[in-house]
Formats: sequence, structure tokens, C-alpha cells
Amino acid sequence: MSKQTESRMRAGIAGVVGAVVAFGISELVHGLYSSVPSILVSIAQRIVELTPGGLVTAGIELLGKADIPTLIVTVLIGTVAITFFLGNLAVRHPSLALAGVAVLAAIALAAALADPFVAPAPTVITIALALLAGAVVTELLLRAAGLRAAVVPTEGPPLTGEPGSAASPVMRSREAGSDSRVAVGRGGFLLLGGGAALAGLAAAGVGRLLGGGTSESAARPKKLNLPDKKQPAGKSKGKAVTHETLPQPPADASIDVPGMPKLITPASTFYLIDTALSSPRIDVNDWTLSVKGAVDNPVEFSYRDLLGMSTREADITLSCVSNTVGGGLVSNGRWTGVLLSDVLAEAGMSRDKITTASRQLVGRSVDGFTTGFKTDIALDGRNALVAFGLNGSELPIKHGYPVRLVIPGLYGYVSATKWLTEIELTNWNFDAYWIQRTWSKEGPVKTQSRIDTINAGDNLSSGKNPIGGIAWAPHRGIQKVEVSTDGGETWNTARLAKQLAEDTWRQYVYDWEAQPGDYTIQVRATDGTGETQTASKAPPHPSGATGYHTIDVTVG
Ligand SMILES: Nc1nc2c(c(=O)[nH]1)N[C@H]1C(S)=C(S)[C@@H](COP(=O)(O)O)O[C@H]1N2
Ligand SMILES: [Mo]
Repeated sequence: MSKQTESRMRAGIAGVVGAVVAFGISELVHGLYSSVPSILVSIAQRIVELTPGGLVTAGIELLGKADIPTLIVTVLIGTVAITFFLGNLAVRHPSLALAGVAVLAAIALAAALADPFVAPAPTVITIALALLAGAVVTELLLRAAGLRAAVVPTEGPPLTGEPGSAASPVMRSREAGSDSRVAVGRGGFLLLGGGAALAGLAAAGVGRLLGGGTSESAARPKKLNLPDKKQPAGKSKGKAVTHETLPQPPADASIDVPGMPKLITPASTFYLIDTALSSPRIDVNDWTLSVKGAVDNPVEFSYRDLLGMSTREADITLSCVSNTVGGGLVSNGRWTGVLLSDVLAEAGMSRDKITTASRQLVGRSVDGFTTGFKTDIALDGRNALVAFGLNGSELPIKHGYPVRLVIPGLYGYVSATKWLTEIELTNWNFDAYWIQRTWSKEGPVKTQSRIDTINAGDNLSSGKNPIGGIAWAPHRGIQKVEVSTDGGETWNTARLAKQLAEDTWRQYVYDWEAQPGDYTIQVRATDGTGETQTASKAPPHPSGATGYHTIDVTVG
């Protein structure tokens, strides 16, 4: 390596080590004090929000969730490149390098302060201290590397000469970089730099560990406890409230075949889709739900207000518009909540009062995410819920704790706002989060069916091979499911389990007596209105995938 290259490497490494120290400090503080966000995650989150819809959509479609590792790695690589450059800039133009650090500070601040629930003052102080520490470490390393002999402006002679004159510290630093005044050898520099970097990484590690103690997976949702309905409090004071619960699903609502999905999806395996890199953590004591916009009587609910109202349980299948035919972005939950129509009634809103100004119901999350759908759907009698329970427990943090919307018959992206904090009635012009990103405005769930008990490519033995799975068409219900084993030439009516509710999926099975050969198996469902799902293939974008789930198998 030439002297010059080596100097460049060292200057760059000095810059990068400074960044490691800065990140380490900020992660440590984040671990100790969760109201100071992780700067890394905040920056990655802002990238998700600012990236054009198509790109993020592709990522979420592919991975089911905003792709955290890729984003974090991107931010890290970007940081390494920038600070490598800044380290070199610092050798010749210390003030420009400091300006660069100031720009990084501004980016970090803007990203962090946009997070919900940040404590602004501690966050500002943390970022300032972290970057200061990073800059100091870089400066010390530059000096150790001999790249900075007496070039710090305060130590140098007064800046009297014209730029570039021999008296200029900038010139002298250039010489310092190319002469042989190396303060410590290669080993020494690596030791110092490596030590500082290790200290930074250790700080980050400790921060992660501390933060991990309260991680979402560690926090088991508690059993849902509703207040005593005999003593209604809050908004329900003096009213009769009821807590309607559902009986265990009847035995004939399930078909017992290996590979059949559970009738009600456990919370731990419920599909997950959102744009949040880390779920908002909400303290119910600080949380409110406000109902505003084009309503007679804007109103605010506390968590206790809501739980004190009349509640009900409802079985509702939730699905994602990004689900591909045969895919897994669909689950069936037993939700507990308050009817959205009851919440709207408190705000003076009812079906007969819907006008152009209140045609759309917008659900807004604490993280800024929005959904929007026709207000009429909230008031047409279906079990549209302001939900706070899933399968008898509080909502898991990642599924929207404390409160979310669940609307039968609509894809999640237009309706199922997690971490709900605001309901706004407005006109149809407002475009919610995914509508702004080119997905279709209304999101009725398309009739779909899936083969679960047999997989593509299976080698089956001849004889009895039950072909079973689920079909769903919330809020229309499933009337019929048919299975073909000859690529759609002929269809066999499948046996259906009892329909739990029109809003849920329905299990089916066709008891196939298989002869040796190659088969193309397909399934199709007919909804409660008598309409059979379309065979024509469409991708998820912009309004949900269509086509028949098709798999090829061999019977030996
Ligand atoms: N706050 C918030 N709510 C959200 C989303 C989101 O990104 N942020 N994603 C929506 C989408 S696209 C779907 S399909 C459902 C998924 O809900 P789940 O993760 O509980 O299965 O949540 C909806 N609610
Ligand atoms: Mo979705």
C-alpha cells in the first residue's frame, strides 16, 4: 500500500470508528431509556416512509413486512461510506468535516424526532453527545495516525495567510499526511481504532440487551379483563352494558385432516403485515381514541371508557391484499371489541346522517399510518369492531395493542388500523397510506380458496388422499367449494365444515381416491351470493390476487 493510500485508509477508518462510537452511545441510551429512539431504526423507518410506494410495496409483498435487516444494513453501509469520506475530509478541511457532522446530526434529529413517543429533549442531548463523542474519537485517531500534527485551528497560527499559503493549517495538514510523521505504527493505530470500535459495539450490544428485556416477543399478551358490567363507568355511566361472548366453535366447524389450518388462528401464528420497523409501545394511561371530523359531537375515549362499553366477540377472517393465490397472509381471529357503530353513535353519527362530508371513515394510527373506507360499511350492521382483544387476550403489541379496527369484508390495508388513536369522518377525497402508494381505493376481499392438506410437488401413494383447506369470502360467506384433479376439466363438490360466521373462512375437504399418475389439482369457491371466484389470474397489486390455487402432484 502506498503511503498515500494508507493515510487515506487510516483517515477513513478514523471517521468510521467515530460513527461506531456515536451509534454505540445512542443505542446504549435507547436501551436504558426507551423514549430515546434507536437512531438506526428511526432512519430506516423514515426511508420506508419516503421511498416511493412501489419499492416498499415490493419489499413488503416479498417479505411480509417492511424488510428490517436490509434497511438497517443499507443505513449502516451508507453511514460507513459517508463517515469514511468525512474522516478524509477532516484531514484537509476540518471545518467542512464538522459541517458534515452537523448535517448528520440534522438527519439523525429529523429522523428521531419524527418517531411517535420520543422524549425530545433527551433525544436531542443524546444525539449531540453521541456525535460529539464520535467526532472527538475521530480527531484523536487522526492525531494518533499522525495525520493531524498541530493542524487543529486553535493550535495553529492565526489564519492570516490567503487560502493555500504556507501559513495555512490546511496546507500543513496536507504535508502532515504525506510526510513520515506517523505518531503510532500500523499496529498501534489498529489497536486504538479497534479498541474504540469495540467499545462502541459493546455499548450498542448492551443497549440492545437492555431493550430486549421488554421486546414484543417477550411480552405475552395478558388475558383480557373487562370491567364489571353491573357498575358501568366513564361514558357508560347509568347505561346498561353487555359483554357478549361466543361459545366454543362447534365440533363440526372443523374438519380433522392433517395439514388443515386451525379454525381460529393462534395469536402467535397470526399473519403479520405493517410498515412499522418496531411496533409502537403504548401506555394505555396515555392513550386516547378521538372521533372527529364531520360528526355532530367530536368525542374522546380513554381505554377504560372503551372497555366499559357494551362489548362483543366476533369471529372475523382478516386478509392482506398482498396475499398471493395460495399464500399465507390470511388468518382467522376471535376478536373482542366495541361495535364501531356504538363508538360513532357517541359522536352523534348514524347511518342516516352520512353526507358527502362524512362519506369516508379514516383510521389513524399513532405511527401515522392511515386506512380509509366507506362510512356506510361501519354502520350497515356487520361486526365492524374497535377491537382490543384477540382470542381472549389483549391484542399483542405487534397486532395493534391496545386498540385496532377490524372490519369484516375489507382487506387490512383499507381498514384494519393497528395502534389506532383517531377516527376521522371526512369526504372521499382523502387518500390513505396505501392509496397514496397506488393501491386501489376500495378494498373488498375477493373470494379465495386454498389447498392446505397437499403441497405442490408431493409424491402421494395411491388410495385415499383428502384434498382440503380453507375458502373465504367475508362478509358474504362460502356456499360451495369444488376441487378438480384434472386441471379444471371436471369439478367435484367438496364437503364443507359448518360455517362459523359469514365473516370467517370455511374448511372443506374432498376425499380423493387417487390412482397412479400425474395430476393438476385446483380449488374454487362460491360465495354466499352464489358467485364463483374468477379463474382469471391477477397479481395482488392493485386490488388483490385472483385465480385458482393450482398444484401439481404425482401419485405413485
Ligand atoms: N398502524 C398500522 N396498521 C396496519 C398496517 C400498518 O402498516 N400500520 N397494515 C395494515 C395491513 S396492510 C394489514 S393486511 C393488516 C395486518 O394486520 P396484522 O398484522 O394484525 O395481521 O394491518 C393493517 N393495519
Ligand atoms: Mo395488507
